[in-house]
Amino acid sequence: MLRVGIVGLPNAGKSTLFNALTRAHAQVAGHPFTTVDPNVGEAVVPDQRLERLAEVLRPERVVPAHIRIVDIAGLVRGSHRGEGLGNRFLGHVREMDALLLVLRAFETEAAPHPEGSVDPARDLETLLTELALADLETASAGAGRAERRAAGTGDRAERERAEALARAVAALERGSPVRDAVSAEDLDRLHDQFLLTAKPMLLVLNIGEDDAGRPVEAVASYRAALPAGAEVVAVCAKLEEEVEDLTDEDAAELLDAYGVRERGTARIAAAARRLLGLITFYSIESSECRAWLVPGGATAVDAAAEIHTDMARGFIRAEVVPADSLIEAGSVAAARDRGAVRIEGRDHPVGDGDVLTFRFRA
Ligand SMILES: Nc1nc2c(ncn2[C@@H]2O[C@H](COP(=O)(O)OP(=O)(O)OP(=O)(O)O)[C@@H](O)[C@H]2O)c(=O)[nH]1
Ligand SMILES: [Mg+2]
Repeated sequence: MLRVGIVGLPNAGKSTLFNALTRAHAQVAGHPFTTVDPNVGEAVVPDQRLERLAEVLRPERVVPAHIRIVDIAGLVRGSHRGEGLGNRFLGHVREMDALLLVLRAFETEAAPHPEGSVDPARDLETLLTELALADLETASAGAGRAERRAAGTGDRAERERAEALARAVAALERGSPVRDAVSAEDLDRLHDQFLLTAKPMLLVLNIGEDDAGRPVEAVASYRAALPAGAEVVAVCAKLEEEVEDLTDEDAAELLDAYGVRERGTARIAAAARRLLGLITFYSIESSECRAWLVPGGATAVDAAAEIHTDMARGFIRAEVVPADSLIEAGSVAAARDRGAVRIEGRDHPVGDGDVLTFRFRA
């Protein structure tokens, strides 16, 4: 399962957003450092194609794809020196596939901003600096070890790794996130270091209720102050959280009152999918219709492994039909009659929206 860590300053609304995404009811309060121990939950990835598939196939259970979310204590300027709660909680997001950086863009008397004013670009700078300093410590230690190993073994891969680490250290010393500074090959070589600034990052502007209906305008107003090319989504975390506890009807009414046309949580899930280049495939087994996320370029056997390692190990073949063809045909049997179901081998590249049925030796 994909794992995403939430990082941000205290009182940025990280736990509020976590609750909106996971319905987990983590503690939220107006004083800084409300969160100490990490909150862990799972967010549903909204999927209209899955809903349409379910309408046609009428399975007993419909299971959307999930993303694991981890929400940690707030970082402040100087966390690497132990300010605030320090940066020791960063360990909980080291092994995440991506980071969600929550930047406060709402004003409220009820929750003081740790820096005394609302300024998302400044806060982003603070976060990136603290993440880079944490990485610098990891990478410097790793570089020393790798250099000794490369010198000792004379192995070419070890040498390349040591050099990649040295380049990462140089980038971090300049204050640059590793992901922006090194090549894709270097990122692969650095993978086992779990560097925070090597991860894809999604910036979430947490906007006030007054702006909730104008997320595009909100992003535009900060765009120039944020790094070019950064993936940015604006949501009102508080409103999104409130809506989660309402009936569908009340939720629709409240969102309408604020002029919100598309749920912020859905826009975050979509942005994360884009950022990570993920595709969705579906399984229809034993009366269950289920959505799964895999990286673009995944093969049929990769998809099988996502469901169960046994399926990948005993892989024989996959029956593949695009969800849209299946929806149009009305049933698997009808899709088969139309010749829309193909038999594919283990190396077949999975397409976004493919429905896959695996044949495997148990
Ligand atoms: N008005 C408004 N208040 C918000 C919004 N998001 C969060 N808040 C408030 O800001 C305060 C802090 O929210 P939390 O979600 O606890 O913030 P956090 O980032 O998890 O804070 P720490 O755990 O202390 O690091 C709470 O009083 C929230 O109700 C928002 O979109 N609008
Ligand atoms: Mg919190």
